[in-house]
Amino acid sequence: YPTSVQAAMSDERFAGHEGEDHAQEVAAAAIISAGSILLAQRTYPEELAGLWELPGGKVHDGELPAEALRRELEEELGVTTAIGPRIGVDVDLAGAGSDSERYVLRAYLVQLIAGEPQPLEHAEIRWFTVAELRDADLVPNDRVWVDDLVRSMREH
Ligand code: DCP
Repeated sequence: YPTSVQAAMSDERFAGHEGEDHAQEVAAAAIISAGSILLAQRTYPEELAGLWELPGGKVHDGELPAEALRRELEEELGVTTAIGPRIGVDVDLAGAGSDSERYVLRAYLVQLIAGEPQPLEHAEIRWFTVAELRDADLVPNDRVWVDDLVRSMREH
């Protein structure tokens, strides 16, 4: 590398710059039971209102993704869950925050442990069969996971 680039690369403001070398995670839950998946209908922002998503939310500083997802599912659905393995690809979220932070969206297979899911923060929640999932008005980011979700739904 030219000297000017080496200087920039060794500069801690460069190496440690928030958003340059790591992304904040948004964790989403694939809750699958008896061949169906539980989706939640968003109420905000305007461009996503009315669309269906895998419920979840931002991982806060100092939280592990699984802890954050358990917290979000308790807040949003009123249920106790066990977070399982990842499913599907990482999705880059462009401008999910008001800041310049980068966000990456990841899905996890999740089991319900206790409680009956309720739409505490969504317009509605509903179980979708494979055919219904393929037809659903999903938020754009979640559409990339459909084939992986269907494969998993057929195994459950
Ligand atoms: N998102 C998505 N698909 C999901 C879940 C989330 O595309 N299955 C996107 C929507 C938002 C971002 O991720 O752009 C953050 O999601 P939420 O707004 O649901 O997360 P929080 O509730 O944690 O954030 P806030 O409290 O800031 O609204």
